[in-house]
Order: sequence, then structure tokens, then C-alpha cells
Amino acid sequence: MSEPTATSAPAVTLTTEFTQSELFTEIAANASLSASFWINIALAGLAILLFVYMGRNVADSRAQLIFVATLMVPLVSISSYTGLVSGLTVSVISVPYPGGGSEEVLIMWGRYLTWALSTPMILIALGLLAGTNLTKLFTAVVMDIGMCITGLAAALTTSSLLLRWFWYLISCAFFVAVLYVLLVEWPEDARAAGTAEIFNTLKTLTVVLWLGYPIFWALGSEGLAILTTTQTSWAYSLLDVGAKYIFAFLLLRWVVANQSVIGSVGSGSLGAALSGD
Ligand code: RET
Repeated sequence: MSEPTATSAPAVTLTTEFTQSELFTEIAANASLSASFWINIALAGLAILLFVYMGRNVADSRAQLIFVATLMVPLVSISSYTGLVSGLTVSVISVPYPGGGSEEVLIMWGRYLTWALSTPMILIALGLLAGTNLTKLFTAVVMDIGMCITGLAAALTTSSLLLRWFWYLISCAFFVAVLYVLLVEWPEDARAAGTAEIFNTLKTLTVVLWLGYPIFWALGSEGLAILTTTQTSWAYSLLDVGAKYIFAFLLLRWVVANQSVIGSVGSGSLGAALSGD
């Protein structure tokens, strides 16, 4: 019997009856799939230590809030990837084929669930940086949670191929609302707040990388199956490196160096709420 190689599919035939320990063994046997998880556990761990160190002298309350929100990103990430690597948040499901029939596919549904926690943190940090008001922040966050939960529904629907893609479209509609706030509303707020330069850099990084997620969903094992499960997992893992750790590092480095700017941001309702007046 041949050993599984870095890119090979698991040697055992997948079934929806797999227990958590069988899923764990299956993942561990696929070196490349495991590496796509472990690399993020390691990076998230390093990011947590680095960000706690970087934030040790931050005194301004808005800057502190940006730090806490941003620190939550690797904290959620390390939990998310631990769930995946342990087999807790993955399942084998029977995905329907276009022409009838179905195929057993390993679904990493824990990703979508934990995005519902990590992506709002990214948006809260960006919104605070832009000096947004509560209405726009609320809009971005709830639309984003809607996107993640309906993305989870798309991944888990087995009854009908059409409905899988209908969920996908609903998720995309939520995503459009998030993109609107990021691309239209917050750049204006950031200009008024004097944080336009860093905001625009982070906005571009965020928009470009976030667009990668629905693209890889469509191309990946949960969508058109042009990519294998392992390739899809690597695509998400690499997008995560940029969208979480690089994003967070750039943001926090700027916040530490510009606490006085952050402190003076926020004439909107959120600013008033934060400063307690
Ligand atoms: C899905 C599939 C359905 C359609 C859309 C999606 C978008 C996902 C995005 C995820 C971003 C994740 C990040 C995680 C960091 O922790 C759910 C893939 C629109 C944009 C940045």
C-alpha cells in the first residue's frame, strides 16, 4: 500500500460515517493538509505574543480597543485551526453532482463558523481606525456575520446542488454590503479623521484578499471541485496569513506609533460613546 504523499488524497475512502478520531487520523495522514493547518497555528501563536508585546504601553482607550479587537483575530484563528486539525470541526458530507449522484467530500466547516467571530473583529478595528459611527459599524458587522453564516449553510447543504449555490449567492449579497462600507463609506470617514493613508492601505489589502475567499470557495472542493480539498485548504490558509497576521501587524504598528492621532479620532456617535461624553 502506498504512503500518502504531500498532495495525494487520503488513502482511505471517505464516508459520512467517520467518527471524530477517524477524521483526525485521516487529516494527520495527509501531510500537506495538516501543514496547511499547523502553519496557521504556529503563526497565530507568534502573532499573539508579538501583539501583546507591541501593545504593552498603549494608553489611549480607542487605541486599546483596536488592540483588543485585533488581538482577537489570532486568538480566534488558533482556536479555529485547532478545531480543524483535531477533526472536531470537519465532516465528510455527500455533495450533490450537477448531473445527479453525489460525492463524499471533506468539509472544513469550522472555518466558516470561526470567520463569524474573526472577521467582525477585523471590521471593528478598521471602523475604529476610520472613525466611523455606530450605524456604519453595526451595518458592516451584521452583514459580515450574515455572509459567514450563509457561507456555512452553502458548505453544509447536501439536499440540492442548486440550493448550495443559492446560499452562496445570498452570502455574496451580504459581502457586497460589507464591500460597500469598506470602499465607499469608511474612506470618507478616514479622510475626515486624518487616518486616510493607513486606512486605504489596509482597505486595499482587505478587499483584495477577502475577494479571494469566495473565488476559492467556487473553485474549491465545496464548489466546482476544480481544486482538491488540500489545495483549497492551502488557498484559505495563505489568504488567512495576509488577511489576518500581516493586516493586524501593519495596523497595530501604525496604532502604536500614532496614538495621538487615534486619540483625537471620532466625532461620530461611536467616538462619543468611547470617550464617555
Ligand atoms: C464564502 C462563501 C460564500 C460567498 C462568500 C464567502 C466569503 C468569505 C470571506 C471570508 C473572509 C475570511 C477572513 C477570515 C479571517 O479570519 C463564505 C467563502 C462571499 C470574505 C478574512
